[in-house]
Amino acid sequence: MRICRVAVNGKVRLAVEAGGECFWLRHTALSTVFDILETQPEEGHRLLADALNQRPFASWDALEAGTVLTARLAVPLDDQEVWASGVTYERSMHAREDESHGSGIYDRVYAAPRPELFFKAGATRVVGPNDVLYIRSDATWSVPEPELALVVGPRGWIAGYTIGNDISSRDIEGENPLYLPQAKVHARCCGLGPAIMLADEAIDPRALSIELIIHRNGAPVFQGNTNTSRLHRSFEELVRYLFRDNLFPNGVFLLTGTGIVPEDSFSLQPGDHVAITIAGIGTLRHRIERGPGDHAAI
Ligand code: DO4
Ligand code: MG
Repeated sequence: MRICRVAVNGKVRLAVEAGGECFWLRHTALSTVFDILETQPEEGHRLLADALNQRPFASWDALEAGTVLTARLAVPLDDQEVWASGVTYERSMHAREDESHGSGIYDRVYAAPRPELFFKAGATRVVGPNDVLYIRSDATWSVPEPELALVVGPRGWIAGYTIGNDISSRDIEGENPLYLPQAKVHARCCGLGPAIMLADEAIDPRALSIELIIHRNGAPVFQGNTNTSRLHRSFEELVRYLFRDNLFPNGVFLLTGTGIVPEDSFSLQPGDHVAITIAGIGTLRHRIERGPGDHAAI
């Protein structure tokens, strides 16, 4: 069962997917996935069960592909922050060591007890399925980072899983690690969705295949895959560090790092189509455009 947020005529409602069909959740005071699963789980589960007794409003495949005329998938977060983990896969550690000309900092963080965690985006920079993500206008080497995202409740409990795209500028990050926030955080820098797979599903989140396909002018230009079994840290340790001296009263989304890095000659270009598939969760699709550049009126 997957929970998603769906926009109809500019209004966003919660819906649930089961057996390939999508059902509306009744209007109630429970408005987030955390309300349903954590704050009031009994009422939440009743709501989910009720929804499945109604008529479906769309098939999941059509909604996910963005071909339902009257309804489209929205970002699965409300006002939660998105944080991200770094260098959690060996592939990411090697790629970063190369781009930073053997700085040694990525080797060290990979092996250190404390993980790399960074703030990625607030809700205004996060983009839902079938929408546009930006690469920076002042970057020359940009990549998507396909990542499993943990949906973490206010008390640190993992409520579910979704897909994140941690768009990154490798030239800016590689020039100086202190530029990391600029390499990572800008308008439309983070994709999230298409739905939240509930954590109580009979799927092992440490054995999920992740696939990235990038199309340019209708033809694939990159294809890669990995598996969450290659993650070098446990979800619990990532969440424990994130919640140390930190409060998330409305919950938080935590990206778990990338294990797929295209070869060094590859950079995203405007017009590219990026699709990330994680088994059991779905496919998150975006079109890439270049950011509009300077917004400052000075
Ligand atoms: O250290 C830089 C960022 C790493 C990252 O985003 C990742 O490994 O996914
Ligand atoms: Mg990343």
